[in-house]
Amino acid sequence: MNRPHSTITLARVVSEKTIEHTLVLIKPDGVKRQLVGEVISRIEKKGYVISGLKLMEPSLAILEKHYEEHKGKHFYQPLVDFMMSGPIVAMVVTGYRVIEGFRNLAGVTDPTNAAPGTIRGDLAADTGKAVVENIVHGSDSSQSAAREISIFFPDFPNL
Ligand code: RTP
Ligand code: MG
Repeated sequence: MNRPHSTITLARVVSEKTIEHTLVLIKPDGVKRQLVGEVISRIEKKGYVISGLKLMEPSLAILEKHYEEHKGKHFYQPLVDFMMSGPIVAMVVTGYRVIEGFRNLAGVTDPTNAAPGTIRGDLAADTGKAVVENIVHGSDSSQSAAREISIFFPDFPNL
C-alpha cells in the first residue's frame, strides 16, 4: 500500500531529529582488564553505531573540563587520578535515543547495585576504593553529550 507523500516526509523529519550522539568512555579499569571488545560488542549488538573511536591518555586539562560538574565532591580528585592511571577508549556512539539507551546498557553508577545484564552489573564490582571503578562513562543528557563530545572529539561534525 502506498502511503501519502506527506506521511513519508514527516516520518523522515522526525527520525532525523531524534538520532542522537553520546560520548562513551571505556575507563582505565576496562582497558586494563581487556574489556574493550566486550563493551564495543554490547554497544553494536544493541544496534548503535560507533561514529568515533580512539585509544588515548587524557590530559589533566581534558579531565578537568569533562568532570567540572563534580569539582568539590569527595570523589573528584580520586576520579581524576583514576582516569589518568592508564589509557582509555573514547567513542562517539550514535543511534535513536542512544543517550538514555547507553545509560541503560551501562547500569547504575554503583556496580554492586547495577542490574545483572548491564555492563557494570556483569563486569564490575565495588572494591571499596575512594572512587568507584565502573568500566564505562556515558553522557547523561543531550547538553552533556554535545559538551563532552566537543571535549574529546573537537572535530566531530554536526552537533
Ligand atoms: P559516568 O559519569 O562515569 O557515566 O557515571 P555516572 O553518571 O553514573 O556517575 P557520576 O555521578 O557522574 O559520577 C562520575 C563517576 O565518578 C565515580 N564516582 N565515585 N566513590 C563514590 O562515591 C563515587 N561516586 C562517583 C564513578 O566512577 C562515576 O562513574
Ligand atoms: Mg555522570
